[in-house]
Amino acid sequence: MKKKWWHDKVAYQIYPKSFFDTNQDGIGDLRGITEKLDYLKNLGIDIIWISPVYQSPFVDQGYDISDYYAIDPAFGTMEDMDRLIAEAKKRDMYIVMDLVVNHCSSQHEWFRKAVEDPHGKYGNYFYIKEGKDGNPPCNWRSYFGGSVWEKLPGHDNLYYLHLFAKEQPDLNWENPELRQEIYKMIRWWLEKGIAGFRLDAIINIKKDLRFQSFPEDREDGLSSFTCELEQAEGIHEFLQEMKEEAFAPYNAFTIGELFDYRPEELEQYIGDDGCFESIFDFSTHLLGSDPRGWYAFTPVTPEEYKKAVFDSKHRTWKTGFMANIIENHDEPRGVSHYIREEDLNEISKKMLAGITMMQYGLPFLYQGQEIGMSNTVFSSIDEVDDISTIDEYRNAREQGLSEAEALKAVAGQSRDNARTPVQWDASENAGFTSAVPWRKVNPNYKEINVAEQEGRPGSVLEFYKELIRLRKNPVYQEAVVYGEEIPFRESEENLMAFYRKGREKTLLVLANWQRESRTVEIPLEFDRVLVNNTAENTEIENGKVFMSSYQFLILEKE
Ligand code: TEU
Ligand code: CA
Repeated sequence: MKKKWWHDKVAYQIYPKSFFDTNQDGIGDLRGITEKLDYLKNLGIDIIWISPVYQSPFVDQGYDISDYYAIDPAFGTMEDMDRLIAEAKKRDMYIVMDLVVNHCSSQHEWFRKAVEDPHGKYGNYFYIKEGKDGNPPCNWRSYFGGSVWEKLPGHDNLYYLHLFAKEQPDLNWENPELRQEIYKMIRWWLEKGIAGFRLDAIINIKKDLRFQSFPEDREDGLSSFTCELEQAEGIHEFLQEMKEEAFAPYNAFTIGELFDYRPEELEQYIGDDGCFESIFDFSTHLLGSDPRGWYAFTPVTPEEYKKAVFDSKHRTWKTGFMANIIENHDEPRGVSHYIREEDLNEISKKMLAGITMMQYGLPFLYQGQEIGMSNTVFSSIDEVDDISTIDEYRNAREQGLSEAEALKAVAGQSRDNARTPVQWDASENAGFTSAVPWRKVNPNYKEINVAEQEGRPGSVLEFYKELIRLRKNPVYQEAVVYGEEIPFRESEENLMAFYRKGREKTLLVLANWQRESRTVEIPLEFDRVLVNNTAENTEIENGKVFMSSYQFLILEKE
């Protein structure tokens, strides 16, 4: 495996609407990001991925783009963007933009022209098909519910494809002209000096053009199109072409968002000649999900988590670096998702921090994770903005759940948990804005906020800093970045432990993922505590270490 400049770095995702508001309109903005660059630098962040800031009607919060060359006024101006890029450069930080090219917005000029003239040039930028006997071309269900086909306005028997919302028409990647438009846009942004892109829903760009129906799998008479994803062949031709024409000339950093990749194709994605630099590791995010919908989710156990991580690291070892996350803007807060509510405190949050930061791969934090932000509370479905949660709520109601049951069932999965404003301090609206914030602040902001944690020994924030410093410390770096991840006492329940075996140093990482304390037997030579998430003075005697509730330790040889 070739070494890359970004392997020893730490990355951070910003969801700009909820990050920091500087003009007091209740919406986070680009200037807000620039103002907080020093905060991020001080935390130890090198690479910043910003969720979409392009012009958008915000049906799916910016993942529906109506102009790829414009900044939405809600976030500021192109000058603000240029300034952010320049200020980041000054601090040796890298800006990564979101590339949303599986679909655009139905307000995009291309789509408007396609509606006007479906048989003309722009009609071929989308998938426009004739219906069958008054029905859509096939029975696939969109990610956000309902058919993937919508009638093309003003045309009786013509439908267009949208795998996500109907306001997000899919772009026809089979059309070379469309592909060239996209590459041109990518080069335009790279020319501005950004470091690269995170590629949204990229697995979806290749379709099985037969558009076959599958057996229905829910009462809506539709079928999940995951079967289609399994059948679609030839994505790598598109991705390699995009790499050659757009990314490679700029040596761009690229990170793919793909859930359904085939393990045997890993090399083609992130190997030395792969089409991307990295992809996100979603192995633990897929746990507990149920084809019936969010309401049927089962909580993830430490044993499942451990197995998923070890399998994934074993699979990727020597091929490439995946990006390790516990949460993002599409997921609930990691601490709420992976730790039982009654056990949630600073110690257990720091344990999860330790586990994720010590994994083989690129650590990728999501805004607010560094202070242990947790899921919010919804008193009714009317408080929910996220299109996906609203659809899952409807699905749960259709399955017979009461309003209260349905809300409870989907609240824990809701994408809005991650989209509440960042909690900067204990002042009104958590210091995010002095106006009415576009999303309600999590009511726990008075206890959980940056100002309270900054400089306080034992805080979640200071623990993240400590772990990041360890990754950057020349003495430990090789082991933390490139050391092989070898499971330790894997069969011991609720113990997540592994070595990071570097060329010279080997570290032993231990996490007691349970409320009960325990004694762990360890090899005699690991007798020095390097990192400890508690204030306890942990002693190691005769190859035995006593671990308290949710304790996390990194040990080394004296
Ligand atoms: O997500 C892609 C994706 O697969 C999601 O549908 C995910 O399964 C879903 O969010 C779970 O509720 C990307 C973006 O990250 C997401 O925010 C967008 O909504 C989506 O693409 C469409 O652009
Ligand atoms: Ca603003």
